Amino acid sequence: MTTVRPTYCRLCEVGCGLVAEVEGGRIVRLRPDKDHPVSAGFACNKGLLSLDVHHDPARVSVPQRRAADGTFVDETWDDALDDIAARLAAIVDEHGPSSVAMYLGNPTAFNAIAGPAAGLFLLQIGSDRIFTAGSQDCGNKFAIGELLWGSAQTHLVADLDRTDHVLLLGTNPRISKGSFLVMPDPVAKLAEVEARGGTVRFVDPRHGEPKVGETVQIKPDTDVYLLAAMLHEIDRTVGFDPDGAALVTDLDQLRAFVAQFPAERVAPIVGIDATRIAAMAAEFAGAPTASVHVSTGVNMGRHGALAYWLTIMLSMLTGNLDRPGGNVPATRATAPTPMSQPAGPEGFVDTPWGSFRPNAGGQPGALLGSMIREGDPPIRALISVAGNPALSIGGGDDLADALAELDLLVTVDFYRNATGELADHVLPALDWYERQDLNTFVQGTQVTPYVQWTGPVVEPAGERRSEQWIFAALAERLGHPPVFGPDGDVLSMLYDGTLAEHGLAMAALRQSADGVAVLAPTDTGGFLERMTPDGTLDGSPAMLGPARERAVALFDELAAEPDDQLKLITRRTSHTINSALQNVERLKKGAGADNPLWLSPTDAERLGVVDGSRVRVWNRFGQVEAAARLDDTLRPGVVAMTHGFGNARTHGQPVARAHPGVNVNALSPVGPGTFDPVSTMSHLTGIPVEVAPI
Ligand SMILES: Nc1nc2c(c(=O)[nH]1)N[C@H]1C(S)=C(S)[C@@H](COP(=O)(O)OP(=O)(O)OC[C@H]3O[C@@H](n4cnc5c(=O)[nH]c(N)nc54)[C@H](O)[C@@H]3O)O[C@H]1N2
Ligand SMILES: Nc1nc2c(c(=O)[nH]1)N[C@H]1C(S)=C(S)[C@@H](COP(=O)(O)OP(=O)(O)OC[C@H]3O[C@@H](n4cnc5c(=O)[nH]c(N)nc54)[C@H](O)[C@@H]3O)O[C@H]1N2
Ligand code: SF4
Ligand SMILES: [Mo]
Repeated sequence: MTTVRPTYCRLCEVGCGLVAEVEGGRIVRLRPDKDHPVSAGFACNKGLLSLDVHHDPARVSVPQRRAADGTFVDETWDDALDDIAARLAAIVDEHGPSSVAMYLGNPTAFNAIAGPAAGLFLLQIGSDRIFTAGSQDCGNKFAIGELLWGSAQTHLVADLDRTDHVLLLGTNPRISKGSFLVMPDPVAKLAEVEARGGTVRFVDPRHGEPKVGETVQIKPDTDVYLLAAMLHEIDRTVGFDPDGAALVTDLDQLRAFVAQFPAERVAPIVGIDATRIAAMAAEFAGAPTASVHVSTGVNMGRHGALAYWLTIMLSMLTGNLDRPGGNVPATRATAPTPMSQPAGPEGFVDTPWGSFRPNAGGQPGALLGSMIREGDPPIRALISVAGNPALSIGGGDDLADALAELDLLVTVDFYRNATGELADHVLPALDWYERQDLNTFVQGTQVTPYVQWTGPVVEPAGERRSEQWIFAALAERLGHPPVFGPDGDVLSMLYDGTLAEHGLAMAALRQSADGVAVLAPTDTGGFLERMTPDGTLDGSPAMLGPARERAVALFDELAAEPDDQLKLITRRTSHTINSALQNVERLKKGAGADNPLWLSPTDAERLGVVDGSRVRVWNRFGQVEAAARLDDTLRPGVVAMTHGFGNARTHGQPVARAHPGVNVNALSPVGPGTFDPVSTMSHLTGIPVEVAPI
């Protein structure tokens, strides 16, 4: 007999509704949920292939420890937890609590209990050395959310259902389905804007993939100058919206800052004609309503925080903030995380690697290796939950060596991934269909807001355990009081309070047929009064001082670069979600088998590289070798690779190991001075590289 269970995909922020068909306790099929009130039958190839991960025989189902000869052997939970607890206690005794660090990977955003359970455990130990994928992906947004609205999770989203013009910088929604602007089938949603007579403008060094809108091809890592120039152009020509301008204190300082970057001056740096920049400014200011969205292509540059903040100023000073068709608050069913650190100069910490401001994303990933090797105290133990820092953070083999040198490395994962391969213990986690969940991370960023709970669809395989159980068991062994306990109702404890404001409760969601509750939209107007002490925004926040200085300094550095300097960017593909699907055989066919270096035909000709030939790519941080692929959607001067590969030594993932690709993060800047001090964001796009045929 087949039972049918509603659930949802947890591979990306969309969270598409899925239906699992279960026979004899085994999922036999996943299909898009046509009855889902929001995703309405939308799902992508990867979501449906998550079933292959669920059934993958290479998954870890019992704890594993590294044996003396470097191979991994199965162990009991008691042996694993006893050894980890004893070693943690010894490390804390010798080096203090801060010598224990935690890394929370991207999938903790789609696992409502793992992050709180792991984070609380670290607090119980007394360490603040938390790292997350945030410093590799959206730490800039966390920082600005805290600066402006008091929470890393508060953002105003482009009102796509009503806007006349949307400016999208650094996002490829056709492939990635977006981030911090959540909707199923974003291409269809953007096509609706055009169908209504609106305009959709992408800013991206690549063009073509969206199949909707028009792309202005920018030089990577320069968006901050484009945005400054647009603001200056608006100020100089049509003028700022008087109502918006009246609510910006220190407006003259903002004016003076952007005036340093007039269109003519920035044109050669951003690679866009001054007349085109002026036209983009006029288009945004002149549209009846206009909205703006920035994503990882901008976040991962060196000015992600300042650029994101400038888009909020652009919205404010054109009268588009918090009004229909502009950037608007989206209803959320769970409370946003509280401020992690003061938003003034006092929020910065002085370290041997310079001053920076940690945020909800924690410590800068770009300093992980430095903190292991030369921290005071040094990091001696790292617990990585749902992450793969060996591949997702810069450093390449050097970071892998530093991880391997730790006194204790533990991974909690579905697989023994590239990081697990370096670990002392690998602990098996429950997957999406073996656990309950709530779509907490995307609250406040959905175009159509809703909250969804899913129960476990099947019993866990083997001895897989929830992160809640694992950290409760470790805490108990270390003598810490139970907070969540091994099976306390964390979701009710954390979220019932805010759910009640919407007339909802965990118990009711759990009893409903599909676990979904669509939320009433938030009215526009009044956001500034609600969210700021006096209803105004500061045109020159002290927290962004170091970012403004950096923008000025790096402009001169860019101006001094040789004309033919190649810049590396990331290219996500429909075969990957970071490193998480590398062991799925069906995604390794054809183009998904490895990660080539894509380059424009112009650059290929100049370098003497032909399609399919091998090339060496290097810079002062490292080097990789890859196959060259010609790509005429790239702006000349820009080369691209996909991250998440580099599995030549990942014995725990045999499919990945057969199609290893290379770790592009060998080329990513790491160490002091390489990351954004106001937001901890690593520099992962627009990286100078050299390329030569082999
Ligand atoms: N050069 C470059 N580097 C990048 C990027 C880039 O564009 N370019 N992108 C960055 C971005 S946006 C991100 S988000 C990071 C991602 O980097 P990370 O978050 O460090 O790693 P992932 O590759 O997402 O690996 C996630 C791991 O979690 C496991 N997993 C999945 N779900 C769960 C779960 O519920 N519980 C547990 N315990 N394990 C689980 C998977 O099996 C997988 O091994 O990479 C960043 N790195
Ligand atoms: N298939 C697939 N889907 C994914 C993921 C995946 O790995 N694969 N990862 C998921 C994760 S963790 C995240 S965070 C989201 C990310 O989702 P998005 O933020 O939409 O990321 P991308 O699709 O990589 O789009 C980034 C775009 O920025 C462009 N770009 C690069 N550098 C610059 C620059 O300096 N300026 C500008 N303006 N553009 C630039 C790139 O060419 C690219 O088109 O995707 C999620 N969805
Ligand atoms: S779009 Fe994202 S959430 Fe939807 S099925 Fe694909 S990977 Fe899953
Ligand atoms: Mo991400």
